[in-house]
Amino acid sequence: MRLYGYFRSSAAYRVRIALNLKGVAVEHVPVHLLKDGGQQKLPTHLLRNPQALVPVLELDDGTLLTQSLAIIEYLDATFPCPHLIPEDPVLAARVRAVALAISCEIHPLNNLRVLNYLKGQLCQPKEAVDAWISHWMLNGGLEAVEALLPGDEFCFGPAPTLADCFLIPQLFNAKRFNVPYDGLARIRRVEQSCEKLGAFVKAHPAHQPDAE
Ligand SMILES: N[C@@H](CCC(=O)N[C@@H](CS)C(=O)NCC(=O)O)C(=O)O
Repeated sequence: MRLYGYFRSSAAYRVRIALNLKGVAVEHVPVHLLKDGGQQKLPTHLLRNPQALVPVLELDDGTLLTQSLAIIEYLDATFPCPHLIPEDPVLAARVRAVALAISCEIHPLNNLRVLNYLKGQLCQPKEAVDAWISHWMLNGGLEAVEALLPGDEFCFGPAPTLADCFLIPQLFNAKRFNVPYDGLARIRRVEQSCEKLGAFVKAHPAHQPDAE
């Protein structure tokens, strides 16, 4: 399998964590989001993903999967050990709710193309863009995620789930944009637990072959 991604892409980072937790090796193919006007917009990549986004997982038979949540659901069904989505339906719904809170409500508002539109077409100054990022990431985002967590070692229980695969990359984004989340004690505890696991360390943007 091949994973088309970018070292700093938090959506690709989610998939890397899931692959590492499951011990599944893939070929990593970088798609540089800034070079050549954004390689995600080149015709070769649009054939992989008409949304002009990474990640894309290419299966060995050439099948292309997009959307990190759908990709990780596929991986969980195909490589079930360890399960990232609990079998209990209520717990599974809670785990998915955290993943969706991050992927649907928080991350899209700090994505590259949205920030570029604010700066470019809408002519917003840096201070306004920074205020936008901080508001949607923290007050409109991570604070609510904190309230959704029960206060366990990982997001839900003693082992990582899909929710941890989504939370840790979003915290990487928070740090990148200087959004302070030190006051969110449950999130900090989960972060500290994940930092101790090789699967998370290996997936970090700084440890990718295309890291700059
Ligand atoms: N919901 C998508 C989001 C994918 C996404 O937004 N990827 C970003 C990188 S984290 C991207 O490719 N951005 C390119 C751009 O904004 O032009 C997923 O979970 O896969």
